[in-house]
Amino acid sequence: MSRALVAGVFGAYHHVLPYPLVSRAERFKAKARGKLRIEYRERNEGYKKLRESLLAVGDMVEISEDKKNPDTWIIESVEERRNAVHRASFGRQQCLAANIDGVVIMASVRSPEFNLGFVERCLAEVQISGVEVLLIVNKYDLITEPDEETEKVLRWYESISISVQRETLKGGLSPSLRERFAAGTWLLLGQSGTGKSTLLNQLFGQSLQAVGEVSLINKGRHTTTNPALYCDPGNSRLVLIDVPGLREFGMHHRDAHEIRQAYPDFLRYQCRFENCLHLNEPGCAVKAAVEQNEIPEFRYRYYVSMLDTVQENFKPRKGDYWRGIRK
Ligand SMILES: Nc1nc2c(ncn2[C@@H]2O[C@H](COP(=O)(O)OP(=O)(O)O)[C@@H](O)[C@H]2O)c(=O)[nH]1
Ligand SMILES: [Mg+2]
Ligand SMILES: [Zn+2]
Repeated sequence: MSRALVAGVFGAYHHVLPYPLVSRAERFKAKARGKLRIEYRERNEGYKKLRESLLAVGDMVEISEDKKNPDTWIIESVEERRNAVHRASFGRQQCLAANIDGVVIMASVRSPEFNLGFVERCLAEVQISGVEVLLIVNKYDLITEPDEETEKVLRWYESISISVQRETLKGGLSPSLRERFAAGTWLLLGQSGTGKSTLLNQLFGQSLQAVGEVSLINKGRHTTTNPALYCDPGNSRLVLIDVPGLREFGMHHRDAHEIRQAYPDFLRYQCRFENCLHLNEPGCAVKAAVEQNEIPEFRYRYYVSMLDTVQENFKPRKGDYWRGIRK
């Protein structure tokens, strides 16, 4: 039996890497033992939240060889997760990565335009998971003048201690970013075309992955997004997890109380009720702060729209019911 790191999840099959990582680590195909799958199903019986798959990229597992089937290893057990980042999509909750040291949210000022809703939802999820976050805003070469709306947002984030890095990744990696990514396991979140693959290639100094134009293939169709793990052949201390084709970042796997905790700028205010959701409660200090422009309106707007989608209020679309039940 040996320890391994889950590097890819493809339905019932997984890619695992022997752990500790060695340079040019070989990937093995592995499948969870039936017993593990049954235990998991029993644990999830009557589970209040949306279901998720048994294993995620970043999980640490014990694997053993299958004498009858030498191509496929067997996953015997899964270690408890130190942390995990999830998203909801089509009535399911998907664990994008487990056991990470930080999250990079990649956005761009142009092509694609800065998508505030996407960034807000990612930030909320990362805040709930308690992981360090770095927001990279890329493609500053495409604008002559910074957009005042976007800059206002970024300055607010900086004022509440969210690290923001304005970049032109195409022009090379800044020394501060290179230093930041010297080691650790990082999850890359961001819409297609923002520059995630560009960052990956620059950090690993070789074309590990094709850097493509914004993909038009399968546009408008739901395709499963499979997070994939990359490690540097020359530096096993750095691991990056990319989620290609991430279009939606739903938050309906979270409950209202979790969303409330995701806004550190709101938590500084003392409302009359300790568990105030800042909606229609009397004596709400957060709403007063929004009215006084102490909290920018956009923060409150996205907070309320997120509360509208949380699990208590989540209404699956036609067909989503089945997605939640299967497996
Ligand atoms: N103008 C400009 N284009 C960039 C920059 N960084 C990446 N790109 C381009 O944007 C496109 C999408 O980048 P990619 O890294 O594939 O994005 P991903 O979908 O997030 O992985 C590619 O054509 C890149 O060359 C940048 O700083 N400026
Ligand atoms: Mg990419
Ligand atoms: Zn309140």
